[in-house]
Amino acid sequence: GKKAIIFDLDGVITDTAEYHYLAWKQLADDLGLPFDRNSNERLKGISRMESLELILEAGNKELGHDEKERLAHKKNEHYKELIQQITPDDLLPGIVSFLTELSEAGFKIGMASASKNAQEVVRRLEVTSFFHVIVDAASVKKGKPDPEIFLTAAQLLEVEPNACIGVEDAQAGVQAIKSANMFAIGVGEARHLSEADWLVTSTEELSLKALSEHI
Ligand code: B16
Ligand code: MG
Repeated sequence: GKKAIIFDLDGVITDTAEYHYLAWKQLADDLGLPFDRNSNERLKGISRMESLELILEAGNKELGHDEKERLAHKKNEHYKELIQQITPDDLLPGIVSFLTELSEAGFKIGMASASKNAQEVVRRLEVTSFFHVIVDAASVKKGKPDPEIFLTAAQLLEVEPNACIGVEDAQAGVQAIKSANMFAIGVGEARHLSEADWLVTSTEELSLKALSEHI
């Protein structure tokens, strides 16, 4: 049976996408580049530098390495300011009860997030104690859809990948889970997450009982 479950952060545990949006929007405005909530959708699950490159590309702007580093840093400083507002009220619906059920049932619980700010966000949400391990972009070489981040979490949890479940809202994330040979729960729409083994439209639908009917 399944022994471990590994959660994505943004879009699964909480919705940090809005804060990423506000921080990127200010940067894009400063640079005179087009950016809206629709463009922000493409940045979900994508690393900070890849996100910046997509924004520059959409505005036909080419910059050198150092300038890109400076802008990515600037965006992150603004993002760090914004996430100071995060409280446990920002947990997505049903998440605390699902984490509680999983931990009572003896599941090992991990996190695999592309965000280098994952630890800080989890701390502000006051759910750190649920997680046996938090793997973020800083400790892996390849981003999602590469399976590395999920495989690293499984290794640290000391559970074989085929006994692990991954939970993701991004297409690249579900691909990473499937390439890692894990059971994939997708949170979102079928048109993006068709590869998921179990698809829910909201985190509210997540429960141990519902899970047991799918695994
Ligand atoms: P940072 P996840 C991802 O988080 C976000 O979805 C993505 O929009 C963001 O660019 C990425 O983290 C990097 O975040 O700039 O804080 O390192 O969904 O993998 O939890
Ligand atoms: Mg996500």
